[in-house]
Amino acid sequence: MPVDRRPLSPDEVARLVASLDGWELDGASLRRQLVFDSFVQAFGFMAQVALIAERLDHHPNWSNVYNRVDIAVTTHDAGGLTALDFEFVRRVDAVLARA
Ligand code: H2B
Repeated sequence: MPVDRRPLSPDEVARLVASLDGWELDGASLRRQLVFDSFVQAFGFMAQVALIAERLDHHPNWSNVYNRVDIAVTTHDAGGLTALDFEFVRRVDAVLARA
């Protein structure tokens, strides 16, 4: 089922962000900074998220330094946060819950 790419209102964003754990609102992005035990674990996480990104056709802005991954997501096409960003975050959190 395609996820909605319409921009959410500030109220909707605030309500949805409040329901998340570990993610912060950074301008028009949802952002999370992660520290893993090793580079291999960080890269394994990124490999799993890459598959999610391809499946959703929704791609993070991210960086990796050794065991750290800084991940942010926004809907470039909509110029802000959409339901798709929150679906992406939900799936990333599911990867972390399995780790
Ligand atoms: N990823 C993100 N984060 N935002 C987008 O607006 C976006 C994307 N658009 N991945 C997609 C690709 C779009 O450019 C393609 C053509 O579907």
